[in-house]
Amino acid sequence: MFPRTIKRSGRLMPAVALCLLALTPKAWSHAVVTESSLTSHPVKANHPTKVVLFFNSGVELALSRVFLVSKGDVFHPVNIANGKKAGEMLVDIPPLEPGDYALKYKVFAADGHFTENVIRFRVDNP
Ligand SMILES: [Cu+2]
Repeated sequence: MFPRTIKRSGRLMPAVALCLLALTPKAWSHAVVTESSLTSHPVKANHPTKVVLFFNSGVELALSRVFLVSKGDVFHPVNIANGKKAGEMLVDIPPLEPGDYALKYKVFAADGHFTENVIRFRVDNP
């Protein structure tokens, strides 16, 4: 069973092996959000907010995009900037009405991999 699995995913193995090598301490790996300020500081209604996303690796801003997704799957590009430390990204959220939103990001990590994901959040009534 083991050799069969290896054979079937043969084309994927080099990429997987490279990524595993990249997971050694202090090495860059593809960027995953490990934490965000949305947990500790929810977005307040009708206030511009800087949300901080904490990635597990350095992120190349020029090749990364973040969109605010609002009701009806409408995508709004938002400004991003580097935070204080490597892997910290500041995201400018415009004043929002109460409701359900998401941040959709596609980021380019220092190891040359793109990662896409969605972080949902809620804006409550003030
Ligand atoms: Cu990677």
